[in-house]
Amino acid sequence: MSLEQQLNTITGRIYGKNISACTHVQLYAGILQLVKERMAQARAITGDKKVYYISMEFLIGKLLSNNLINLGIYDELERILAENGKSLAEIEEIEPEPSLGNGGLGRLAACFLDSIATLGLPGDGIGINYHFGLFKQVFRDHLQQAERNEWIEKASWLEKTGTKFEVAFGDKKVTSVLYDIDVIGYENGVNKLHLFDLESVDESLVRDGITFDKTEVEKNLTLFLYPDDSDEAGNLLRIYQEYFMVCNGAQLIIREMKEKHQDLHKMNEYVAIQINDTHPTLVIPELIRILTWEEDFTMDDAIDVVSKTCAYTNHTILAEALEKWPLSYLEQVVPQLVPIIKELNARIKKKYDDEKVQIIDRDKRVHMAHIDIHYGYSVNGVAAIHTEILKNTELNHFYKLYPQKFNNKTNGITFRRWLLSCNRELASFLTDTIGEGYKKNADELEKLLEMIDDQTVLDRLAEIKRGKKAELAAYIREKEGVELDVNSIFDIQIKRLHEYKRQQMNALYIIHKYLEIKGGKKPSTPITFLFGAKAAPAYVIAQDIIHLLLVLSEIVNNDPEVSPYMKVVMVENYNVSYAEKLIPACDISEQISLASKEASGTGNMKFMLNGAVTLGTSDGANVEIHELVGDDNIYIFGKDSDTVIGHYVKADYVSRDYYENSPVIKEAVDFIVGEQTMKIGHKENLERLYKELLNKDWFMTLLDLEDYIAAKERAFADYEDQQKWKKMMLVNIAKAGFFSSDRTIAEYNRDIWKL
Ligand code: 26V
Repeated sequence: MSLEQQLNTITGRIYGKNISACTHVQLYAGILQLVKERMAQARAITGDKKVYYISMEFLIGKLLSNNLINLGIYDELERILAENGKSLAEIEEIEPEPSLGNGGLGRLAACFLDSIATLGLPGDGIGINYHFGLFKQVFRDHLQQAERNEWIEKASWLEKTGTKFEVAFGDKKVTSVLYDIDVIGYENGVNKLHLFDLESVDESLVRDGITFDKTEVEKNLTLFLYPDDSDEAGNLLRIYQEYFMVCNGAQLIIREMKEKHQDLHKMNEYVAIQINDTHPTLVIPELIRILTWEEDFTMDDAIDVVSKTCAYTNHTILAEALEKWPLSYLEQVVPQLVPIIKELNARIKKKYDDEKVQIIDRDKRVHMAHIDIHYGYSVNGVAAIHTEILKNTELNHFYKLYPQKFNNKTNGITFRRWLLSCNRELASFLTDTIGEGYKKNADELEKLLEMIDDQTVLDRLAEIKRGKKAELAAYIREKEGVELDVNSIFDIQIKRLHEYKRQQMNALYIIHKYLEIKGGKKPSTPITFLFGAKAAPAYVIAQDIIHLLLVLSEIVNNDPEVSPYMKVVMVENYNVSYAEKLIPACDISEQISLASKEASGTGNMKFMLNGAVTLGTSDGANVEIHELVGDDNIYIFGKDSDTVIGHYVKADYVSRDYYENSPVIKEAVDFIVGEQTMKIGHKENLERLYKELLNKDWFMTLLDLEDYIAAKERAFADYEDQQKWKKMMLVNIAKAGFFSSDRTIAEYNRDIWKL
């Protein structure tokens, strides 16, 4: 059946209409059905050994466009719809975005699933089907408010499977139900994302916004994704969620092995389990529990085979983000695992004296990462510098014990979503210029370098960028009610809000620029500063930074003396779909974390691939971007990670010194609590942020501020030389191939999974 016939048959069946008579909403439902049918017919990827990627987050984004591309039917469908007077782009807007992740960690998991299937490797995701996922962000009175995000509709990508498992906690038993989402590789077969839900879940538990009774676990376990923070009741619920996920995951893995008649004693020959950050760590004691209680394994045999099956990825060195659960919490939620954790701890204690490598510390807290490192066979960081810091500093005690376990896997992004789908114009220009090969072999992007002196190529790149800026401007006009100047420089910082990412440093620059313009120093090219960020609701200073940004945007955009030269926009409810519109339109990519703190970053790679130039510190994958593009095609500033780590060791950073010694810094910081901001904003928020910067500034904003201002001025000045800028764009695109997640996954497979 032709594609058109198939769609007409489906819309005829559901609505009794053909394509041309359907609304866009009806066509969305019809195409969803069509894609599901096509994916059901596609080859299931199989093999002798399979990887399970277990993660509390899968930030998959909308799926329609990607699935059409990977099925190879996007262009044809777009044409058929156009012939019937319909727009595929508008239909894509109808799809709700699943919000099953916070940020980079969850988005990485989604990119990985795409690449695993694209490489034809057998590999499934295991996670949780949160009904409201991460909160929806709205701005009221220059403050972030959190609302529930209802993303699950009757017709969706979720397929109910009929699989149910029992999950026993210390004080209750629940039943899970399994939903699957098909993951189709680019011109390849299908794997699955398995999302477990609670049979007894009760959405009516949620009162206004996102508040709900945290104690009624039987009803609330799968309602919300944790926004990187929590109170005590929240912590317990988080452990319930973690165990729910791994208990289901372990049952699924063992059931699949048994269906294939695989010997559990040789689990590591058939299965690799990748533990995404410490959140799924309990899978280790849970598997040991099942094997010893239900499968007649000795403790030695169970520990041995599980340790050869599980591998751990570390995604952060922030101490506050490394999970350490009080043993008493585990005794309450998962008492059945406590004897096993104690046994794992006892074996370590017997072998190693060093307090730093114990699983249970003297305060009776269980260090989840320590379980992973001792009882897994691989430990990897997510960018070269991050892995070096783990080896030399944060995890040095473990590195000395197990040097062979440590390895680096620099993150990557799927080019299907972050180029072919979000920037079709650039993708088709690349195809015309260097051929189709780059879609399967991203290194072929380097062919573009041969065209660095080809004026038509350079002009076309600039023209595409301008087109994407115009599209974004139209979208922002509609969504945010702000008029952007397409001729201005688009300077963009989009990522979760955290002090270490230093959105506050960008805000101080904006103040600096505003005051310069007020003083008569006008930039030759206007600048548009764009932000997108959600902040964990309990993270007070992060809320204050959002407040400052919203107050600044009001001051700047409404000042007739200034607004022709600069605009500030913080977009509401930044998510994957918004990123897909912002990234192709960016000129300058802000990657300004305090060196040593951003494990990798992946937005930096997406921007580069779409022809933006990075303004960043020597942190995370910025370091590797720098090495690839060279000094002339990136703006690097700020103190390096050794210097920063030195300041922490010596505890000698005093932000007030920087404030007092620099009139430029002082003027910008004082503005936060000046007359203009106080008139619009809230005294409490602004004063708290001001004091934080002066008295603490744990992430050393003022340390790098002057250097940041200088680097940013250099970038803006270079933009005036458009010929030079176009060449920088070209080099960045050409060198982005390394950051394809296909490369990353090929390395995971080569070094860790060995499928
Ligand atoms: C968790 C928490 C929890 C407690 C409060 C502070 C805090 C801050 C951050 C986190 C998240 C840690 C894990 C994470 O999302 N890491 C990100 O992983 C990305 C994919 O590897 C990587 O690109 C980002 O640099 C890294 O921050």
